[in-house]
Amino acid sequence: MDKALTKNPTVLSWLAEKLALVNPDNVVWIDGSETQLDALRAEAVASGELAKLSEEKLPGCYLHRTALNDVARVEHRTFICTPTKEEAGPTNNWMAPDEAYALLAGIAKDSYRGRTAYIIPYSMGPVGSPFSKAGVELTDSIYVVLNMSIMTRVGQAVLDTLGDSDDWVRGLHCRCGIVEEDRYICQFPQDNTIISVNSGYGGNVLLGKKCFALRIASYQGYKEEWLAEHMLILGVENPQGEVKYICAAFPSACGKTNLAMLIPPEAYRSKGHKVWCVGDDIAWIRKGPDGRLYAINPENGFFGVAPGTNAKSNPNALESTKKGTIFTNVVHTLDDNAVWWEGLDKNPPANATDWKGNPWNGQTSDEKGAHPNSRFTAPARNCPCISSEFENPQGVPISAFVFGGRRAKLAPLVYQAFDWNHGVFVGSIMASETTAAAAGAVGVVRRDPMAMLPFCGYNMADYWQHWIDVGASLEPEKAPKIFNVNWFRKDENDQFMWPGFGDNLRVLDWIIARCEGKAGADETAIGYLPKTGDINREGIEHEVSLDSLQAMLDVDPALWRAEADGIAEFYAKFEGNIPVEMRQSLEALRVKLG
Ligand code: GTP
Ligand code: SPV
Ligand code: MN
Repeated sequence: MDKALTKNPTVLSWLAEKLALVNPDNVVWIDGSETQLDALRAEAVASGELAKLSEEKLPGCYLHRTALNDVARVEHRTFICTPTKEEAGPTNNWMAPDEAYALLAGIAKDSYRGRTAYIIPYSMGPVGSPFSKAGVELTDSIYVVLNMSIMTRVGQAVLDTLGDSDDWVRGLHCRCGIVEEDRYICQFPQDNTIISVNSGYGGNVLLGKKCFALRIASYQGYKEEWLAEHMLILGVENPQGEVKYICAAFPSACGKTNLAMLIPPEAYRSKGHKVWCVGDDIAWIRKGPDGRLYAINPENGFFGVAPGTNAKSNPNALESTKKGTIFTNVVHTLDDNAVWWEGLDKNPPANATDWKGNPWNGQTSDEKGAHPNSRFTAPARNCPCISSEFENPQGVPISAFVFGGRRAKLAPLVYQAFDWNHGVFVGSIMASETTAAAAGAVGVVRRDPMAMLPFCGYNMADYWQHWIDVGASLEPEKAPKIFNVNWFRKDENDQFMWPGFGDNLRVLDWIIARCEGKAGADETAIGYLPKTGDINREGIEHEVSLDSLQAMLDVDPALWRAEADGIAEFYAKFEGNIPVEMRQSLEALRVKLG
């Protein structure tokens, strides 16, 4: 065993216990140095776990393929292990902690035999920020070490800052045999503990991400009066140089990375409007000394969806992947030793290997070359529009919260909640078509409150009450305004009605103007909606007619009455625990719809 990088007694005793269980041949502490990471990259290339890509085209980049049965988060095998089922609530899978620990110990026992254990000390958030929290992940995967080194701040400084504190999250990851039937992703919020077995895929095994920064952290936030949310954070700069920050929650693969890195349309760019990315997936939010809410991005990189990322849709994301990036389950192009995915360009490679490792050429194969949930792991500092506030330990002040999902029908392009409590209701009634980011059927509409359905580490009803309480603690004029957007409304020909991507700035423009009290709106049953003339269509590339915009802003009372029934049915699962403010909002909606 390496010399320990810390004297923290709780870290050392937890590690001793877990190492005795998993029984590795070697133990390596990850110190965060480039020398060590380089040696691990070389080792992973030698073993075939990674392929080194063209140093000329993609310097410092690697390709990884997961097992065929291990390509997305597994929500049906994800458990919140609280003493009572009630604490996990009706939307989470629950297992009693004793039962879960026993089951997982049985699976983990001796599973590192013949392998090396890597101890990764990491920080979610800039080291030393009052928002930040430490974790230690024990893993037997070099892929996990290298991804965590991009996605989080790793190494000695984390342990030095932690000192002897017990406030750190324990994470045990065991690859085992990647057996689907024995795959478990278990969170123990009361114990600050995560155990993940039988997977090697991102969200299941990069334990700092969804497991810690959302499931465990949402519970910590509940106890410590802050919020951990599945939200991007972006700054919108106007020609006067003023920057307004927005947090937006969309379900997985519904556009957070794209919105976070948006490039303004020419009509805006030429006037000096800019967009800055603070984060693309997770926000930790606290009240600041001035009484406003501030957010940090706890991550240090982007674990982004590859398919659909191209020089037009998201040039900033594409540029971020040009160096120091790990690609997972994309196409390997053999002529130039680089990568490709559906939607990168219209020229699939003639000579390539698909995500499964089979020979592939885009001309003859009906099968996709890249998995729909293939990903890139890219350092945040690579992003051309990374915010100057990215490392700010105090975070950025939030002007607006935006919720949104994929809804072919019903939800209008944008609307504003009447007030904070109504905004919590608007977040709670989010629904979205499922995507490839999680195993299971794609395209089925399901309720996904605040985009947190798979990520809330405690009872969702308590989570909503926590949101209500956070609002009550703010002076109304300092509380962020709350909005809902839908980029995915479709016409009768099944085509998206809104051009999306860069043009989404036109909607953010209205949102910011509303925050500043500068834009008009119509009051409707569901909230404040822009008049068609309030959305700036100047220079819009794919012409959006006034009729079409009107259709996207339409609120159909019959559809919304049916939606209200669906909401009531969803709320009924919570057996009377829904905050009274939300029940009142639902009642008011029904009355207004008539
Ligand atoms: P996670 O990393 O899973 O949390 O996903 P995400 O929310 O960051 O989603 P991302 O930005 O990667 O987008 C996922 C998919 O949605 C991609 O295929 C995009 O091309 C598509 N998409 C993003 N923004 C828009 C938009 O404004 N309009 C349309 N039609 N599609 C979009
Ligand atoms: C998501 O699914 O929301 C992601 C990717 O951001 S994962 O890390 O797999 O959760
Ligand atoms: Mn996500």
